[in-house]
Amino acid sequence: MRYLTAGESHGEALVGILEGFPAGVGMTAAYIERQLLRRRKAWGRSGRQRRETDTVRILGGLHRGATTGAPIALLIANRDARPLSASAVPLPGHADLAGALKYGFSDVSIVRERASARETAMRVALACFPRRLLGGLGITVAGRVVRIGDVVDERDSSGHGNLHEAMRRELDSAAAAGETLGGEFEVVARGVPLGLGSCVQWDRRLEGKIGAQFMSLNAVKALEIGAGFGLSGSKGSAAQDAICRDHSRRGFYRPTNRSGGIEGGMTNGELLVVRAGMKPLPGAAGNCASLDLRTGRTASPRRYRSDTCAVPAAAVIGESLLALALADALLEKFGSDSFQELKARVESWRQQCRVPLRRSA
Ligand code: EPS
Repeated sequence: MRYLTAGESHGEALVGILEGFPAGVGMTAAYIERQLLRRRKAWGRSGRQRRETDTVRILGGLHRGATTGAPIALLIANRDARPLSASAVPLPGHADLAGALKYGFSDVSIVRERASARETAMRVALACFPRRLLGGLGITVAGRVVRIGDVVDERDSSGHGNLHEAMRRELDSAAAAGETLGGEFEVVARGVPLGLGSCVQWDRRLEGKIGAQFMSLNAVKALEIGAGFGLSGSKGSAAQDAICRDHSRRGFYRPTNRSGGIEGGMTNGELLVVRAGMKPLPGAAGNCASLDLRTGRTASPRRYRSDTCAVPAAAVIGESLLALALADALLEKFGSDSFQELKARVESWRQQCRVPLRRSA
């Protein structure tokens, strides 16, 4: 399974294609729009989010409300479509400088328009198909905000709607001061079968595939799986998760989950726990020194971005990214053309994983 997106932030529309997705998964535009709304309405976003409606058109890959196995094509029109005024002053922290030099523009707005996190609306839309597929197999993904600036919330809650009151206050006071804030978000997948990914080749390891999704999200600078950086200071004797067996329903299980559900490049049947760190967005606090690309003289970049913080939105986007990575890994292992076939294979695999191996290889 693979996907592509296209379109600029203030261009006519975002478009997306999801390819290699099985037939027989039900979908409606209303379901996609509900997920888009969760991303758009997240705390800390700019006034742009009130101008957009994020209405989706499903242009291909669906017949009578279910996927057909053909590429899925989506379109989200931008309500705020308009030509942007040119600027030759790159904003530090953005794609502006490298993008302008790399692609040969003195107008950095051309670079910004595609580098914009507006693109994540399409990723969330496309990921609705994997979400539904995972849901049909009893797998859920839930994101939550763990930190906004200095405020940390370690409660085991899920869903960005439960944003801690202290976090809301932190966001509101940053907005009032014209500042931006970064933070951390966590996404947990439940019900993931053991054995997705592989240990046999570097590019088949699941951490790498999850990493590619999360590290390609705008402003993400750090990623942890399970206890992550916390493990780097532990003794080996305190860093592993014992292997146990429950003779009834559950089969093999781990009483702790420091590995975050992945060992040796593969899922181990425990909760999959991914945490990402996002830097403060550079645009609103645009008082960092820069240069005019045409004159080479010192210049101040124009205030450009208006989001105070995108971490609550990123918790929703993170769910989508994990859904994309997991659906891809499932389809790789079970190789299905139709959901019915996939489901039967996953169920039989789950049964198989509950009992000890009868014969050794
Ligand atoms: C973005 C800048 C802002 C954000 C935008 C991402 O847009 P504008 O330049 O119109 O103020 O609101 O995010 C979205 C539009 C969205 O839907 O997420 C950027 O530069 O990344």
